[in-house]
Amino acid sequence: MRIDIITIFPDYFAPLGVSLIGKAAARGDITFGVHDLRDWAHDVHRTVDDTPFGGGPGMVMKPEPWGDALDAVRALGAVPEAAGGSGLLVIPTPAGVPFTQQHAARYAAEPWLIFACGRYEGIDGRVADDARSRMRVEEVSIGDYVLAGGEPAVLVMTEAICRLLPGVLGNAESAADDSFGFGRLESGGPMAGLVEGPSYTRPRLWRGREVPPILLSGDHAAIARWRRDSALRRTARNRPDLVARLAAGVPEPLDRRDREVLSEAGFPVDSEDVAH
Ligand code: 6GU
Repeated sequence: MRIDIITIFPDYFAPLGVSLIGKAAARGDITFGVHDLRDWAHDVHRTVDDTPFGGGPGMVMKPEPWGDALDAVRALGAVPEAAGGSGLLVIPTPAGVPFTQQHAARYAAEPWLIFACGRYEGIDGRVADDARSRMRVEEVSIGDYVLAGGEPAVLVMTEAICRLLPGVLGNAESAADDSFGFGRLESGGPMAGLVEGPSYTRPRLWRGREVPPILLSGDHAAIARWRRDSALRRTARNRPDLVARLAAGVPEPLDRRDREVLSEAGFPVDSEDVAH
């Protein structure tokens, strides 16, 4: 996979050389191109922003440097047309569609991603419209809060995407068991639609606290059920929005025990809504 990033802060992406992503890049599983938007500025001061038409606070990123930068990066022809065609342009913005694990899985299957990091009050609106006439464009947000720029959002998304690439994660199964259970392209898995419960390791007794004994039982079916119960309880406590989806049978119908656990956690689930 190739990932190009256009930014006015190339140094922000030093962490891509570290940890899981750094190792994947060293192996050649991912190739990063980090480009300084100011290389495509049109004046001696390398100006990339200007005041907004119509008034208002802040600055807007000028269209000309962005148009030229995107043309140049697209022309790198990083991925031949035959191997997946033109790249997918991802524009991080708090006004975008919420980025989820499904996005991470879908992006991980793309051969070429281009991230356009905006700053200030965003990029002149014509840039995305113009890009859309040549390539696929998606605007995404990483949450309901405002960052000063798209750079940290791109680090977050890159990590979520790269750990799903074949060979990047040490244990391929750990992605399927993750919170949300959407680690693989096919949704589902034991934790589909849930957040995970807590995990435990040695020692068995620590500060007077025992590890839940069932985890030492060797009974794999009972352990799987216990883990699902524990995930349902934590989901009920921390993510009532997800419980509402689960109760509607999304992404998978609940079983009798699921409904019992949710009901004990204060979320009575109407059994009429559930497939048998
Ligand atoms: Cl993707 N960009 C910015 N600037 N702020 C954000 C965001 C993105 N997602 C949440 N807040």
